[in-house]
Amino acid sequence: MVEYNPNAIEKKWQKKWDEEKTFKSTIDKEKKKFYPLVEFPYPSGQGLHVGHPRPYTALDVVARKRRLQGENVMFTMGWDAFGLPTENFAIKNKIHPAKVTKDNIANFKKQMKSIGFSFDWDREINTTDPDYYKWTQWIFIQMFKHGLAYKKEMSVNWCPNCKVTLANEEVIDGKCERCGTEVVHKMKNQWMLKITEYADRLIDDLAEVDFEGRIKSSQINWIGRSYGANVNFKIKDKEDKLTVYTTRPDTIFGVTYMVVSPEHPILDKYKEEIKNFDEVAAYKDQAAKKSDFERSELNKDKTGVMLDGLSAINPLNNKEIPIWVSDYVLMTYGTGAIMAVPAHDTRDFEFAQKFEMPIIKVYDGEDELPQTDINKGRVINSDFLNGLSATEAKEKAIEYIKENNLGEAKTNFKLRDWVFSRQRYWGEPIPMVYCEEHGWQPVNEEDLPVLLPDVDSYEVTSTGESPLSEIDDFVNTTCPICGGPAKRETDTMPQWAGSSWYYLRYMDANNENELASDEALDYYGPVDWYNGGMEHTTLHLLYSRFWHKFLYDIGLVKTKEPYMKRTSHGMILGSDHQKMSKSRGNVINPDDIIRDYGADTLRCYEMFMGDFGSMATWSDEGVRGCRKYLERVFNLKDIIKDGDTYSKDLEILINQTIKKVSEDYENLKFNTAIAQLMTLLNEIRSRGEINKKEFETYIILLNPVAPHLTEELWEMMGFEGELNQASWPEYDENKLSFDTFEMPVQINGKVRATVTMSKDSSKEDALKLAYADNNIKTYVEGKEAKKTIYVPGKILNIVI
Ligand code: ANZ
Repeated sequence: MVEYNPNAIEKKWQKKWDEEKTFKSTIDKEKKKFYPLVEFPYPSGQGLHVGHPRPYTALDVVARKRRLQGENVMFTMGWDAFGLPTENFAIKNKIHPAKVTKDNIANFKKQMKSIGFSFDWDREINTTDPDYYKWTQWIFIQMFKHGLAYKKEMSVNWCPNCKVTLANEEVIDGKCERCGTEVVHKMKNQWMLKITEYADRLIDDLAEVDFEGRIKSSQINWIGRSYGANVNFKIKDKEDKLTVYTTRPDTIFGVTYMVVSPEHPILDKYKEEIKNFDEVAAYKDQAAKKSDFERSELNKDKTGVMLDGLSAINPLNNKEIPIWVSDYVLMTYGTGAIMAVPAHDTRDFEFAQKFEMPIIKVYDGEDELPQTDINKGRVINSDFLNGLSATEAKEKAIEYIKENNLGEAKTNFKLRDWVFSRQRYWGEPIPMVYCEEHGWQPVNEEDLPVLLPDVDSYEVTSTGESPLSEIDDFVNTTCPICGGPAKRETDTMPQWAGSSWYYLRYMDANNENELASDEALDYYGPVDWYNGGMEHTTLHLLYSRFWHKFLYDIGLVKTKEPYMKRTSHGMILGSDHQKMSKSRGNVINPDDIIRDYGADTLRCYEMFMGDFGSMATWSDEGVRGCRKYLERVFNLKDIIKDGDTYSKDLEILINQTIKKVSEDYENLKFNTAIAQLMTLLNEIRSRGEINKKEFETYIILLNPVAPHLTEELWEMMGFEGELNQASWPEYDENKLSFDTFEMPVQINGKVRATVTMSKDSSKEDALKLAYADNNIKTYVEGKEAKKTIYVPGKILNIVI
């Protein structure tokens, strides 16, 4: 009896797959293509983590299954390799980031190969490769030419520790996503990308794709589209108006005061009139130190100052109301000013209570204040709006506001334009040049890529400028328009740039002349199925959909959306139910699992450990259980008998298993698929034998999960070729239930055959089976059935 020795088996097959390029995909228009995609990793110094193989194995299972079903599968891997950790490591250890990256990639690649993913390694990409980032720069230039990239002096999120500007998406709870330092505001001249121009489409086109519900809703919430109105309030005794944005124009009779943001220009404009301006100025200074997040938190103690000497008039009832300045109103949203309705808005309510401002209810109903449920009650205390529901009142209020020139309907978005500049070294140089005479100009496309030059120090300069700003050779250049002296942009792109279009490069990864050929883009695009982390839903997924839509608009790609389907996996927690981290000492290294149990066990365990979409806790016992299961599968070879059809007593269970495994793999229900295979194995073991046909089916079904073991068994049994060239088994619809019977089939009232089928088969299935019977065929061929009578569980009569 040969013992299961995964390490030897796995090395052997991995070598073979590599040498034979088993999983290479080329354009083949005769075949249906399938393009599954997993998020390419950032090759960190820590190497692969057990969290990586979970999503990779999942789509590898689907990829392998689809190949066996005859599809042309392109499954790929690459490296999202620009970024801060590498740069910080390089600074600390005085090694060039390119060298660090190269070493990390080599390690990641070795680890990935040891898990046996069916990637087409000829399509490997690396975002830091000049042949790659040339096209990242090219896309930026196209965006600039189409008015989507612009420079703006703006307040940015600045991490004093990483010395880098952060996009809103990179600020979590007011802190730097990477190092946790409190983020401050700083004025900087930045390149911006107009993602807001695509805000509507980024929401509306979600209707055309198959994304998990939680992914769609988090994108929708992030973009934050809201419908409301801009309403002008007159400032008393002035020509000026104070415009507010409100989503509740129906509550305008409930306004008891107004609030402007500390940065609102009205404050400086009426400096002279505001009698307590010193107090206001002190308040402004205080607010400047807080992050937007801190300022907009609910239940936070409200602060503010009432403007003495400036007031406003409610345009609907002409009542005079005070104006306050408070930091809970942000300058970056709407108009930076609000009308406060304390009876129906939580923050206004908290504020009004603290400062003893009047509260006017404009909806009936007994609810406690603030009464924020928009679907409850009818309007009161509101003149011509009285008696209406919220929806009706909103509509009517907007109509009134428009007719009387008091404002306009307005849609707002939470989404901001994307801050695209980083003052760091290890990123794609932004391919722009500044000429005194011609302003900002893109580098000529023939001159791409703008190579990242070597520097002596990768540290940000003391002024917060990129290290590139200190290399005169790099900075000084000529203007692409006039040839006169000009200066290069020294900021680099954020890490999100390279990953915004990488799925396109895979389609034609080695093309030296184009981003990818039309033929490749047409054949392989769009991505059929993209799986990735929930944490990338508001950043990477949104950014790449934005770039793709732009490339669609300029005619480069043919589909509006890059990814037809998006699913997400759950994180793997340490055995202490905590997030794995070095400091907690609960990190599992996949290399150790592979060494001790084998890659197939790692794969099988990660697919079996729980519901794929949810978090799962690592368990060594679970790993051993999977190893034991695979050993048992291996040992089946010792009880094999001849036979080329399924045995009577097994055929129902086998058909059920084929159906369940086929469906479960597609629905990411790997745990239940494997459980079904385990059930079948137990049944076989209790019978004490399995025939060749049954064994063949069994190992094909298990192949996507445990590809090395099953290939080895295939070879040991002397089946034809390699398993990866076999065909996925089909199940027999009529052999799924034990409840079968012999159904008589009559032609014109005479029984001409009997067929075995399930008692609850549909009429359609019953007819299909009957027509497949040779005897029946001779009667019905070339004739039209006038009538068919089917009594489930009894009889089928065909009248011709
Ligand atoms: C009056 C009102 C009454 C409001 C009511 C809400 C409820 P969303 O849905 O997020 O778009 N608002 C407007 N601009 C703001 C700013 N710059 N900073 C802080 N708050 C601001 O929220 C829109 C609502 O948030 C607006 O509608 C406004 O308050 C407030 F019962 O106007 B509302």
